Amino acid sequence: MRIYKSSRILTYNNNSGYKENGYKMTKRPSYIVSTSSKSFLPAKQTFSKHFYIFALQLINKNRMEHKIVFITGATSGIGEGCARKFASQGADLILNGRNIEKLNALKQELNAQGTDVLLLPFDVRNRQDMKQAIDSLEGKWKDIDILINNAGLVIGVDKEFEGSLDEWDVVIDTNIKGLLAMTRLIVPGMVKRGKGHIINIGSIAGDAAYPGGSVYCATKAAVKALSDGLRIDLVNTPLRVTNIKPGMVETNFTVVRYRGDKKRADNFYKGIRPLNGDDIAEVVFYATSAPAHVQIAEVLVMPTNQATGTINYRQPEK
Ligand code: NDP
Ligand code: 8X3
Repeated sequence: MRIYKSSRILTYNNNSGYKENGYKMTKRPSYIVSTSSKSFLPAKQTFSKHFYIFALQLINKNRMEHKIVFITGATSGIGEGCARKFASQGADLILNGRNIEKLNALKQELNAQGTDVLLLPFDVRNRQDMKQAIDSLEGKWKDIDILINNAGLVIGVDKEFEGSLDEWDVVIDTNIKGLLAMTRLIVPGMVKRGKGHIINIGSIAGDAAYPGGSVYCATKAAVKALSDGLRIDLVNTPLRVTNIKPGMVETNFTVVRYRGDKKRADNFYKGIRPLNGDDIAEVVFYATSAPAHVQIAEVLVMPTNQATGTINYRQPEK
């Protein structure tokens, strides 16, 4: 991390400490009062606001430096946004998804920026492959600090008495059973190590059913119950559980919902500015970087012109 202060460039690294303009400093720079309290305090009143913001970013980065973050469904949308955000903050990443080409491309991109990335491609519906992949973890990769249960989807907008049971199997097996199996395999290690944070990507859809969404809504209601239940089961530990419930986020999600009909998916966002994967990644990062005694249990996050799962305002077409 680099901080620019007037013509001086301050860098900090866990091993070599502080350097100013490339030269090692024997003691902490005077304009930083405290790092041990996990907050920088300005030494002089003239301390610039920009420096203060940079300093806070440095603290957050240090908090995340070399933490192991496991993200399911990292090949697109919210998961991909989380991968980039946590990489930018110094974390090491285990990335999952089914699309190996996309995983490789993301790994290459993040490696080039200095992030250590391990790919674990498997289908979260396949419990055997999941177990084999997780059992294969070695060294530092075994000690997962943050699990982001993100992989999920919906197929179709059919009525509950008309849709395809086979498609609903895919949705239920991914959104509920995949998340549960990941939790079952990874959380015991976190409990043993006495640290960890589980982020479950739920949805506003879990708060109330809407037309043509009953099965998807049910899966996200299940994510809420599973998050609440896990938080209860971990109450006597330092582990934290957060259910993030986004509203409209423009990703490949809607293309999959409309069975590949890109035009229909684009129409879904006409007249409203939706969120994107990076917006949700910021919220995920915020929850994980809160101080250890702060547990953000649930976050409902939606575009400014959305009020509920079904009520939103769209600018009329000119
Ligand atoms: P995307 O379609 O862009 O991404 C979904 C990700 O899930 C992809 O990386 C996909 O990877 C992965 N995935 C799907 N099925 C599986 C599987 N069986 N095994 C492993 N990975 C799988 O959608 P989003 O980023 O929007 O969705 C991420 C999460 O956010 C989902 O849980 C969704 O329900 C939730 N959400 C989305 C909202 C939205 O409006 N977009 C709003 C609220 C919640 P691959 O195809 O490579 O396997
Ligand atoms: C996705 C949000 O409202 O489009 O989980 O179903 S919604």
